[in-house]
Amino acid sequence: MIPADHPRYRSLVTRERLADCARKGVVAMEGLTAHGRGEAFDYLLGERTTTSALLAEKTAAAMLMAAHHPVISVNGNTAALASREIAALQKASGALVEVNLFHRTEERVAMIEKILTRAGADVFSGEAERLLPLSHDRAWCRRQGMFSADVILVPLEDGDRCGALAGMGKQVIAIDLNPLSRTAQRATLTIVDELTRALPEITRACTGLSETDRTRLLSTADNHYLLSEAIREITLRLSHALD
Ligand code: PTJ
Repeated sequence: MIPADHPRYRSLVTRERLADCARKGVVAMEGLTAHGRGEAFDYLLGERTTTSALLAEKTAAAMLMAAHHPVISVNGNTAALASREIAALQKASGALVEVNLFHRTEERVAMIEKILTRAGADVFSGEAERLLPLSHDRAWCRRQGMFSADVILVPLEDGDRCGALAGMGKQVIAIDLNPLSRTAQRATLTIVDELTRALPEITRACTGLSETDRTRLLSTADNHYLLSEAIREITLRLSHALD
């Protein structure tokens, strides 16, 4: 049992949840190492939503609200950590929720869809086809879902699909704590923040922003600026680490 007064309580509970979901097969074993990498970057960022991340979250909301066919892509880690937050964002944005996996099995897809449905999401399921130009199994998606989307939110992504989706002319919003990752570099917009902090901020902004705010955010969106701000925050924190 993890004592509630442990200084790393939240982090330990999250790890326990992920390990439990990995044992059940919801989270891929590789998802545990992906989480560890995320934790390391979150540590460097001070485990908080930075000013530039909040700007990215508001911009993401503006992009989702302006989209004709927005889709939220969900993998194992996202379902384990944030299925309720995904359901809330779907309600606020009207986006379609679709499962897309790197370590894909029909069994995992079904388990993740069930978790999302239980959390209140309306999951777009049914016949998947190999539609994306990728040699691995993230190529599998639904023709009326991800394949037809104009804006896609991809939490915890691998860079290949992000690049493929952008190459298909789609706007890709990534949530990734690593500002140096291929995903972060290839996305239209990268939110360098922890998933469970980022999703509620996007949801809040979907309902809270005025039309004027959204237009301004869309016209000033600049991923290079957002990434360089994230790197600046990390550098600043490191340079004052022993003060
Ligand atoms: O469920 P599957 O089969 O689709 O597999 C999912 C994983 C996560 C295993 C797969 O997408 C993968 O291998 O991802 P990568 O390439 O390791 O990328 C994951 C990225 O997410 C890394 O750059 C991490 O820094 C980042 N990350 C990890 N946990 C979080 C995170 N970013 C935000 N919030 C987190 N909680």
